[in-house]
Amino acid sequence: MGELRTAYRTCPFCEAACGLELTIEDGRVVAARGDREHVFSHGFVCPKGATFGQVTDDPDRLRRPLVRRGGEHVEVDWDEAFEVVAAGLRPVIETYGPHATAIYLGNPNVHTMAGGLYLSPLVKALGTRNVFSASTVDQMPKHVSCGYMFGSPLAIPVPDLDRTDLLLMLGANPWESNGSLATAADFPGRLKAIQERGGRFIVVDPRKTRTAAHANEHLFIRPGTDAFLLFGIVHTLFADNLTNPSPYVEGVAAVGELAAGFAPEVVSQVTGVPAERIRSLAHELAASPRAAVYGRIGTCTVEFGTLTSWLVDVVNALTGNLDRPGGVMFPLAPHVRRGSGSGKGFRTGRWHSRVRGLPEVKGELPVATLADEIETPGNEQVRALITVAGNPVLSTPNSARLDRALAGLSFMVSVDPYLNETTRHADVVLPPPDAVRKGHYDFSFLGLAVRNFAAYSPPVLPLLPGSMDECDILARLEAIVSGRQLAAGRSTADRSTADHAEAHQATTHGGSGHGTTADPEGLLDAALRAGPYGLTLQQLIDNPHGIDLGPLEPRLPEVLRTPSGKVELCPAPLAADVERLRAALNREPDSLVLIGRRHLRSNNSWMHNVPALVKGRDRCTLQLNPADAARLDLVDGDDAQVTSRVGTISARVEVTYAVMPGVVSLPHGWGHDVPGTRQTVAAAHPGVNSNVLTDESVIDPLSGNSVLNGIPVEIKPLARRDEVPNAPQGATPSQQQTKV
Ligand SMILES: Nc1nc2c(c(=O)[nH]1)N[C@H]1C(S)=C(S)[C@@H](COP(=O)(O)OP(=O)(O)OC[C@H]3O[C@@H](n4cnc5c(=O)[nH]c(N)nc54)[C@H](O)[C@@H]3O)O[C@H]1N2
Ligand SMILES: Nc1nc2c(c(=O)[nH]1)N[C@H]1C(S)=C(S)[C@@H](COP(=O)(O)OP(=O)(O)OC[C@H]3O[C@@H](n4cnc5c(=O)[nH]c(N)nc54)[C@H](O)[C@@H]3O)O[C@H]1N2
Ligand code: SF4
Ligand SMILES: [Mo]
Repeated sequence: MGELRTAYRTCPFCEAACGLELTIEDGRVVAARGDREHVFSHGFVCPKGATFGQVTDDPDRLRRPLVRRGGEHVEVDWDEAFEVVAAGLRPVIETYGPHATAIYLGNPNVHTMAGGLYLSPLVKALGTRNVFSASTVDQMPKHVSCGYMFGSPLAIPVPDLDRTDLLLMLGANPWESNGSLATAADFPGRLKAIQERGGRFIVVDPRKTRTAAHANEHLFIRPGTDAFLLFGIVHTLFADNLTNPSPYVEGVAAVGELAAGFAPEVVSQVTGVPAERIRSLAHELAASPRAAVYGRIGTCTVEFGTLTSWLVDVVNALTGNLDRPGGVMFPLAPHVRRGSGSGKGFRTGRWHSRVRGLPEVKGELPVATLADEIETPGNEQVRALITVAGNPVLSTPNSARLDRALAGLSFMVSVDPYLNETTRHADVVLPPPDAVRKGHYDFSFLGLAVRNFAAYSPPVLPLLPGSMDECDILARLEAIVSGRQLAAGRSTADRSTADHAEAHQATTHGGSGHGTTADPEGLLDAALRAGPYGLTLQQLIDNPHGIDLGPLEPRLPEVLRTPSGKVELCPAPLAADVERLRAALNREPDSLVLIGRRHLRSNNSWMHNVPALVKGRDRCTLQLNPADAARLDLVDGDDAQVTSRVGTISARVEVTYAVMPGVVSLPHGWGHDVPGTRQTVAAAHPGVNSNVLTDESVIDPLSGNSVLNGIPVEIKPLARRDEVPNAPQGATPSQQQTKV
């Protein structure tokens, strides 16, 4: 038995940024629990955080680089791997230019320091217009609406959960997701606290989720129609003289004019929400001194994503709740400098995609067009792809097409710890170390936290021999695409941990000649010192449970980057898009539409290889309302075939009143039964890939975001349980397989 030691670090799996208390024995994490002394999470932990040790110790995790030889991925050393990368990438760049390359950046990049600091230099060095990320299957509409309203796509107000008395939540299910674009460890606890202090929260969702079940009220809404509902509220605020915007807001009257056609009686038809309730909601939001509207995935990944995201904040601004305690407020992260209150503003379309002519947004193109760029011949056809921490084969629309497209690339390199549905196409896979061997600072989420705080976690364990720090991996890739001589990238394998931070500060990342001359901790320290609280990295190291920086404070007008120095309530591009919304008012609704869902023990596509997180009942079911089930002659446990414009899958039916009639739900991130991967646990619990059904041709035009909710589908019965040959009574073979 080795000696036990305790270490503290931030959980890197989701946006809640909980503090973990780890027990270390013999160089392994043997237990993970909530850090009770953590200033932000106060001991909260979810089942994913509790499996931290299993995630880091996963035997399927890659620990050495892989190179594909004769259809097989074989282990090689780092120098050889980078030689193969150079031999694959350089000729493409030299022959066809930078636009023949593309890069896809996945979600975990916002949870690593390497992602926060070393991707921009890599993307810049690559010099391609073909930059893609998970943002365009997620929150891009919010960046765009905030970009136009506040002048910066990063100025995103969050609901002041700890002080609000009335929270209207649309398309978010924090009981499962733990929250997003609102970093709030123990989000459920904070919601319950609203009720305990006499307040309310109301959930708008086509599905009665766990969050909806705990809410004071749940309103079903037809998928994709929240913009109508919110416009109905805005209409009422004007019609009944309830507007109360702050002096920093301009464009109020213009919004009133736009809302004219969206009276509650009109939008009620489309949304399914009673007109009277829409009207009374407007009155309640206006009357409450501390009310907030908050929208997430269900308001972004829809055809009017940017309009919906905008209208959320229009209601907040009109009711006087923007930048007010208990309303929505702008967090102030420790590494971000205060602004001057005005700026150049925000625009999109600085370049366009080659095939579909889609505008650039925030330096990237919609991932919905990645397959077009790979498949469509031409001089600047994408021939080489870099992926970092992404699994687009499961996470992006019409993924079967993307899967085929990736197979046709002349070169692909992935920075990823797993050989999975995406990286199996890579010629080279470069695995980063697991989280316990990395320093951690939340560059993204400290700027989205519902209370200001700071936390840094040094690496808990040293790098394993023969592994390479993720910052170094990205720095070496950057050197290769820049065409610089391959420096013998600092091998980080021999670094000791205790003084890792200091060692880091003393070294130059990736060796001399690399674009980035500072190490991550050095860069962080400099940013903290220049930040609004004048902190140092050492102070963060000395406070392993975090440093509380107090409740959110009003930041208008300092946070603004608009040329006017005002909140632009009615930006022209958004006003113009209202025409598209108006046109949809009279559209015949689809009879059956698909939406997604999340489960507490999943994390997009990549944590299904942890036994504790996949045990139990099959969760990848097609939820169907009893009325639809009867109409389609389906009963619980049947297999059904689901077909959309782009694809067909079959899934196990779960009949439930949780989804409203006309709506079916399937989670995303499943479909692990493809050859050539190395995730044994996931492969034994494969589920089906819902993104085989989502349509890459339909996007929210202002943000380029994919439409992943509200997909028209047709469903027909495949096999009844008792018709499956040799099926044991009461269970189908696949149900048995996943039972414990
Ligand atoms: N239908 C539907 N589709 C969706 C969604 C939906 O609601 N419905 N949600 C969308 C959303 S919100 C998102 S964010 C995307 C996610 O889309 P992606 O980011 O493409 O997918 P993930 O499943 O998060 O895959 C993360 C990858 O990163 C790897 N990884 C994990 N940790 C690290 C690390 O420390 N370093 C590196 N380099 N790699 C690491 C994993 O092995 C995995 O390959 O999916 C989107 N897709
Ligand atoms: N356990 C777990 N936690 C996660 C993740 C995970 O995969 N698993 N992923 C993380 C990531 S990357 C993100 S971005 C966040 C997302 O965080 P959330 O946005 O809270 O995620 P979801 O649970 O997908 O909740 C979206 C809700 O929108 C509803 N919905 C769908 N369409 C519509 C619509 O048109 N209108 C309305 N009003 N509602 C609609 C769905 O029924 C669903 O309940 O979660 C993060 N946390
Ligand atoms: S809620 Fe998120 S941050 Fe907290 S323990 Fe769970 S996965 Fe980790
Ligand atoms: Mo996400």
